Amino acid sequence: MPNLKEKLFQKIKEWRPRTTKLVKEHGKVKIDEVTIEQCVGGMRDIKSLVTDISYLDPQEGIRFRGFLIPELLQRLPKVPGGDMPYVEGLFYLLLTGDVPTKAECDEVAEEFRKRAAVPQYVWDVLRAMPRDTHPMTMFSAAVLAMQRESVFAKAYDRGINKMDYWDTTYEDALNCVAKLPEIAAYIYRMKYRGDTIIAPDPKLDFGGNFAHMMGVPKPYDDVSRLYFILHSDHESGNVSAHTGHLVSSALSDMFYALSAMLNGLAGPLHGLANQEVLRWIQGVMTKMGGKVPTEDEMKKFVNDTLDGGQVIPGFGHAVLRKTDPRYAAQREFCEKHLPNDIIFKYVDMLFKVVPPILLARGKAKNPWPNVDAQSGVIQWYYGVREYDYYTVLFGVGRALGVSANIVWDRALGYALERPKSVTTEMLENWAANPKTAVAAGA
Ligand code: CMX
Repeated sequence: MPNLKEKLFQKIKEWRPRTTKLVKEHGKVKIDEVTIEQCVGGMRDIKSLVTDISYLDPQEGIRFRGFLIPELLQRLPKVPGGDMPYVEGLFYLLLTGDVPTKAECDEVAEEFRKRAAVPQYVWDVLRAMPRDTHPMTMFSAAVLAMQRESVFAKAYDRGINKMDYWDTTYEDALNCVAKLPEIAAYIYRMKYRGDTIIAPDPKLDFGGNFAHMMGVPKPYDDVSRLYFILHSDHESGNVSAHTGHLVSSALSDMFYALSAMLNGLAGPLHGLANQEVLRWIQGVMTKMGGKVPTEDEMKKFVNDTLDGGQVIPGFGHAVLRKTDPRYAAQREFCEKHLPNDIIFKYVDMLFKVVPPILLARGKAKNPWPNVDAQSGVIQWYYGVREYDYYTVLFGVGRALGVSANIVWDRALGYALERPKSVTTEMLENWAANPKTAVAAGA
């Protein structure tokens, strides 16, 4: 049986001619056009990135290598004694496009185990930071500090052939991802659990070991597996994935790229929304004295937030136009494990109350909940209540997808990213005379 790297190389060799042929023989075929609204408005929907690792359909949601979330959770091998699949299996699927066997999951687990030791200087960096530093800043700094470990950067310094970039990038991906659970758990225990660090247990899988190092008992291991899998990838245009791709397109190595990816994820319109949801709910709970509000009371809280010119965190999406299947998968988990939890009741009421209000206001293109609306409640229930930590969990998961994408970026020789900017005056001139815009190739 070929190991993960051999299998990946086989896939890369098979795939390369497809990309080469497209560019060489069909490079001038038009697939999109750009409007002023898109140019000013954050490049929505412009088709200008390629990935085969996941695809986001506005109606059906994310497909990882062709599989919808329920199919994915059903098809990937499960960790013995748990309900959730191996995170290692998901990583194998993202990289190769093939569903792994249990033995192949074990092999990836062994690869991670061999590479999991975190250098002492990373702990020194974290300890040098003020304890009230945001955990995402700590997480990003830890990843950035490890840049000196990059196998790709060292090979590039020596001089390597472009065709071999993927190899050392793959090494960096595994070396970095293998260390993330311990770094993430260390930040949590150092910051919020009186600096009582729990050593890793090398017998455990990725998700199980993370739960162990967090010091949270079962079924938190399954919660972690579910989290990391659901948050792993959402095609390439979202801020975190796109940032990782952009930075690595300059041949900055995996550590630079993943640290940058985390910085993008730390924004409140993106990954930080999971912390914002809990913060918003806690604000309402304080005002309600711990009681569950009536629907009318909840509507008032929602309207007050919107009237204050703020967003309702956890609702809306730049691509999705229906309830996020990642929200649905977590809701199913909540219904099974914490149906009577008070915060779950809040979240459920928001599901009922918010979409009609957003629809009536007529601004948000998608009034439905996204992944972040439901993820904090599960953490809270299992005792991880420091909600400014939640985006770190998103970051561990997202690193799986972004690193897999970067390996493929290097394998297929994707170019330095360099879109063209224009001036406001140019847009005004083209608006006045659209024919000149076409003539200018705009
Ligand atoms: N609450 C209030 N207003 C909202 C809204 C929400 N949840 N979602 C969209 N809108 C507003 C936008 O702010 C925008 O207003 P302006 O015209 O005044 O700028 C208008 O509706 C149109 O926005 P859109 O085209 O529907 O959405 P965008 O693609 O611009 O933005 C997103 C998408 C996610 C940033 C936005 O829906 C939002 O701010 N949601 C709340 C934050 C959140 O949950 N982010 C997490 C998303 C998932 C993730 O990446 O993790």
